[in-house]
Amino acid sequence: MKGLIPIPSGLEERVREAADLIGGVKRIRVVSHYDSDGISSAAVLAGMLKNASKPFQVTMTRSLDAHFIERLKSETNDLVLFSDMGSGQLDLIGGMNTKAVVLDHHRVTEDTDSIVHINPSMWGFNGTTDVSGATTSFLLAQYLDETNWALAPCALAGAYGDMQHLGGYRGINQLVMQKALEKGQIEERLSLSLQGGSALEAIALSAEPYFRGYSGRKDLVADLCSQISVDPGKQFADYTDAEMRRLSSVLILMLASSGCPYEHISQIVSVQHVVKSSGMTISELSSLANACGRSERYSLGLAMELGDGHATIEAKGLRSQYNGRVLERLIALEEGVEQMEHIQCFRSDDASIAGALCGLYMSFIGAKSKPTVAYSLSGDSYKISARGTKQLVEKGLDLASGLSDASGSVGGVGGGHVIASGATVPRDELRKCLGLLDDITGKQVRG
Ligand SMILES: [Mn+2]
Repeated sequence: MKGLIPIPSGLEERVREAADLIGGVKRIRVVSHYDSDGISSAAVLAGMLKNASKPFQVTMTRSLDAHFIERLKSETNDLVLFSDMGSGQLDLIGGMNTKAVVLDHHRVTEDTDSIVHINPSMWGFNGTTDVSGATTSFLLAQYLDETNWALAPCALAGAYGDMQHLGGYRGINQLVMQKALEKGQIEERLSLSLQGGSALEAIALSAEPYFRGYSGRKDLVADLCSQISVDPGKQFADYTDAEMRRLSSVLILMLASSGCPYEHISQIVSVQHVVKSSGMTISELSSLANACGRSERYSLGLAMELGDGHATIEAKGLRSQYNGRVLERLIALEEGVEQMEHIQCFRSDDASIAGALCGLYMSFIGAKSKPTVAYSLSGDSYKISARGTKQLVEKGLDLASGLSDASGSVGGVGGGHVIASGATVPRDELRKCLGLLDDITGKQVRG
């Protein structure tokens, strides 16, 4: 067939099997992961099933465990489509004795014949960089019906949500982008990579990047714009090249002077992919899906990705509420945080944003030489979040083992990744745990 994304024949064989299954059933259940890629995957599948006039129901979940599978078993589904998850649970899914398709890009430990298992990483594509849950789902959608190409922006928003755009799209993601550009569905534009349609919105509401001294302060941003003769309220698309140059120079200087790493600064002006039908960028679609996922408003995220105007406005509201909470705390953190010898820490009353605050503080506000730790009181215990930098990890930092040992010594539990970890400790043991973490971190980074 002409016009299909070229993929290895073994992979295409499985996509065809999945397409045949869909053709032969009535009631279809879609189960997807709850993050930006998962919501985008579900949007691709929902759009595809809508076009095929198949009744369906979508559920997002954090994990696919035996309990969840039991629930699915008790329903009467003709077919279950799992997206952005499932490759690690093939046994459980096979045990449902229902027709099922898994569309995933996570690590594969085994394969199966009992269901249709589609994971491009089994055909040499890198699941971390070349293909996401949403682009895997899109392989099926474009195979089923060419009009499903309208869903390509959702597929790419999923890849973006899994950070696969960094350094340029690759693999299957790149094949989807290339063709969407050729078809004129997506246009490339060199622009500021900030959310919001005007300089005022973009700078004053920006938490990532955070512009020290300006983010969260509309009046100061308006003053700054007038100093460089840029109308703060004008939409980005309407700025002249000269205005854009003045604006981006000032923003780059601001980030550089707060010691922001080059990788963040270099992202400020970059190629944006604009979806022609909506005028939204892929980055914006992904960030709104993320806002919906964070608030557990999954169907809102679906509707937004499928182009519902009201849903888009509501999703923007969710994002600005969240940004508002984060910005308020970041402005307070500009005053400084408690400095210990090898770590820096602060109290955060809102545990749900503590980890994000640590990361943003270290990237855009405070010292980068020590990991940042936030603690939130929750009942009888403190929740602790810690974040490091790549440079610190290169020097030996391992927050997973550090926080696991420090919290374990005081009767708590902790763990995670070398660069980002968390723990819970009894309320009275917080200071002792922080002291231990300070010592361990010192040894790791020196050693
Ligand atoms: Mn994913």
